Amino acid sequence: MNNDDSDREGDLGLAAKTRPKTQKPPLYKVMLLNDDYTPMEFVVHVLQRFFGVTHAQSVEIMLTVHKKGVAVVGVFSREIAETKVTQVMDYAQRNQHPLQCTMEKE
Ligand code: TYC
Repeated sequence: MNNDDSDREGDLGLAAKTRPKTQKPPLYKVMLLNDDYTPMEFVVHVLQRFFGVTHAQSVEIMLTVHKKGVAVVGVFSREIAETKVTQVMDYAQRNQHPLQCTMEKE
């Protein structure tokens, strides 16, 4: 979306540039990391369970992580991203898999 003042020219004229910039909350990428031990089926299940993707999308993401080492699973507000990371890490730990999930500011 256009967030500069150019869209207000009709209202205020070219000289009036007084509107403060609107602050958008930062977004965070949630990423899954590859490891040698977590079963592929478990990762596919995790992606469907916590990220609401289809089985086909889940297989695709899992294979990207498996081949490239990391993939972005989704982009969320800080609070939602933190919840996803915690949910995945807790679930992996409870099932005794070393799966790692992290977040990073976009
Ligand atoms: N590399 C794992 C294996 O071969 C599968 C895997 C995929 C693990 C993605 C983690 O985030 C991951 N069993």
